Amino acid sequence: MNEKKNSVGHDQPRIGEIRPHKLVRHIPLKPHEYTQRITRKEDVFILSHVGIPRADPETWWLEICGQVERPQRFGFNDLVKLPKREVTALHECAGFPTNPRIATRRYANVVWGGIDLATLLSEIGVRPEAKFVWSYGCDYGQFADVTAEVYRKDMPIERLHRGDVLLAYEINGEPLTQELGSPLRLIIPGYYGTNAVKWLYRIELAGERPSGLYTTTYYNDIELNPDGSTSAHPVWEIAPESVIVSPADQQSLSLDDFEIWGWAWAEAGVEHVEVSVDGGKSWTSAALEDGDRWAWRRFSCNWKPTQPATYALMSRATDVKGQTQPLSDRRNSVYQLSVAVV
Ligand SMILES: Nc1nc2c(c(=O)[nH]1)N[C@H]1C(S)=C(S)[C@@H](COP(=O)(O)O)O[C@H]1N2
Ligand SMILES: [Mo]
Repeated sequence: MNEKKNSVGHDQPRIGEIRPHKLVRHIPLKPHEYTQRITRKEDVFILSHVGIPRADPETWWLEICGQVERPQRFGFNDLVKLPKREVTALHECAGFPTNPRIATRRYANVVWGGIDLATLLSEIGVRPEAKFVWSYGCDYGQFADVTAEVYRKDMPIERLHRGDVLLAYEINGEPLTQELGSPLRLIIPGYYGTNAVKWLYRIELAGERPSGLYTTTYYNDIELNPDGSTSAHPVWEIAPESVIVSPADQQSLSLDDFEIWGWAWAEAGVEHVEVSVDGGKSWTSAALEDGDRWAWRRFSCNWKPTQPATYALMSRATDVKGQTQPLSDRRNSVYQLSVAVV
């Protein structure tokens, strides 16, 4: 095998070649195809900035270091002997890093299986200086004209206390594939997919954010404040979002009763969902089913079209903090479709 190694200044597990060694973007499902509550493993979108490392679980390891009492290295085979935990969570790509205002609608809702990171870290001992959890994936290479030696992300340590952060090695009860990050990836339920570091080999606790291509150059939204100053918001928590699954865009309907339905989610939890059949002029409250804490929830709304015409359908979710999906120009903007009633 053509073995490659980069030069990050600390040890990394040996990886085989990165194949392909370029951006990978595979989006199998359209909105009307999200008919299943749990997305099949083969239907999960695949995104990788620089390629797919071919890593071997037999030689893989994970290092936990930085602001911890007892830094440690675990072989993959030791890790999988620890208690396993399963969490159903919405998985969503935040979209184009170079243009964060486009809604790209890449979703999945899956069951991740792995080790609870907070439990493992409490055994290792977290020092009071630790404020951020840095995570490293072994893929390296050029993205948007910049070369990065590792895929490095971070999250605030408070997120750990809210639970369910996993070192995952399973999806829907099956081993991860290489594309999905085998042997090990980080899963932070409620956070955008960009934070779910694949081919994870290092967790480092630190007092500050790391600067880099994937933390401060991209995936760091700059917002204008009312006083004219700007502030940066790392792309962490998933903003409220919803998608209509049925009807499909461009579907023809008759003048009969019809159930409009879809999925809604938000990191903070969905408060309510509304549906519009007149392009956003008026909104009706949808029925919302219960669901797991981090998973998407089904909404539905009965509709009886009154006359043959073309209708613009939309849904919008509001989270428990009162944030609502914007109509345009955001990664979570409202999805609109058009149906012909004949
Ligand atoms: N190591 C590594 N992890 C990564 C990425 C990457 O390029 N390298 N891409 C991230 C992005 S932007 C997304 S949306 C998710 C996609 O996960 P999936 O391909 O398993 O659906 O992985 C994240 N984890
Ligand atoms: Mo992404």
